[in-house]
Amino acid sequence: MADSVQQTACRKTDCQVAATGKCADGHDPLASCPNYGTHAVESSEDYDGELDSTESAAITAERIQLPAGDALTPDDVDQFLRWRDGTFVCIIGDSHSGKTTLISALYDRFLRGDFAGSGFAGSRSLVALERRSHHARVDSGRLSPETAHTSLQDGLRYFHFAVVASGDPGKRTDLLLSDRSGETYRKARDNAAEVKNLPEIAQANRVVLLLDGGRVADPVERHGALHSVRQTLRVLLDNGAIDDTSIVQIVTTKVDLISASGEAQTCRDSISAFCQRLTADFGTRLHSLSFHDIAARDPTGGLAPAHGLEALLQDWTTPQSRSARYVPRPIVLQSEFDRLLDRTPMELLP
Ligand SMILES: Nc1nc2c(ncn2[C@@H]2O[C@H](COP(=O)(O)OP(=O)(O)O)[C@@H](O)[C@H]2O)c(=O)[nH]1
Ligand SMILES: [Mg+2]
Repeated sequence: MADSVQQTACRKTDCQVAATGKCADGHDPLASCPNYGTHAVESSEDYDGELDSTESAAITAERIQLPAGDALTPDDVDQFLRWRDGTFVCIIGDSHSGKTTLISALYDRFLRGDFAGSGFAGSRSLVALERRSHHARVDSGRLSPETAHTSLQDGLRYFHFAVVASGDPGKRTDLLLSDRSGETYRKARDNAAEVKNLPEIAQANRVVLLLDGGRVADPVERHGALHSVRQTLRVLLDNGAIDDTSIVQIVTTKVDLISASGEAQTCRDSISAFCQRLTADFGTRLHSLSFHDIAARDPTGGLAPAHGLEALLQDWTTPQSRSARYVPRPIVLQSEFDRLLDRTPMELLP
């Protein structure tokens, strides 16, 4: 893989990886090093999320504006959609329910190789994914993995994963996973008027509602955790954010904490009864309602990283007959020349 070594670099000036192919900190594979290859060089012409080994060598810093690789804003997403279609997964949950960890665990898992029949083909938000995941890595120097907090000020952000079917690089899915603070979703649950300020829900191809397994494992918190999911589903339905075309997935997170609690069976029975009631009360008002268990990051290592995410990823990368829901906002025409082009039939353009 001498080619890719020459095309990528390490942020640490004392690392000789470009010449030796060996990470100074001993990371293997190299992609698992947070300092290596994260400042991806991209061709500005085709707006692609991946390194192109022949082109990137020829491109100089003076000639192109490098994308920052930050999480995508809604404007970035509109721009992205002019280039190619995306599958939108809206991840909703209270603060600390595990939204950001789910996204960063998926990224970490892809760095170790193909997953759920898909391989990682790049990301428009690579630096943001690296930043989130870095906190959870052993080399962040913490005693146990931790996920950086998503604050209210971060607003709505999307993480992009381009994935291709293993063995068939032509079968590509561009996943756009939305992330925003749990506080915003809590406010919408308590004040239905806020739901209209959450456009990512109506636009999503999959709506993922997180049930915090850590709270279910705690007898004092259990009822509140279950109630919060039920109430969120009700408010979203009653206010038109989801309807009988919506695919909703209720995902119980941190199931390692349920297994480790003294009341694992009681917790599972409560969740099972809860799911049955949700199906009875809301199932017919939705296109589908399904239930899943994950432990995105079990700090004890008892469950493998990204436990349970395989089935979800398989579903997200399976094309649905339903057409795309996300409608990009119209381009603002700035000049008379833009307007002229807009009036000109496509076949007359050179
Ligand atoms: N035990 C355990 N803890 C987890 C798991 N997933 C997330 N956490 C922890 O739960 C806390 C909140 O996670 P975070 O992703 O920041 O939640 P968010 O506020 O919904 O984005 C963090 O301390 C995570 O380390 C898991 O699968 N198992
Ligand atoms: Mg978060």
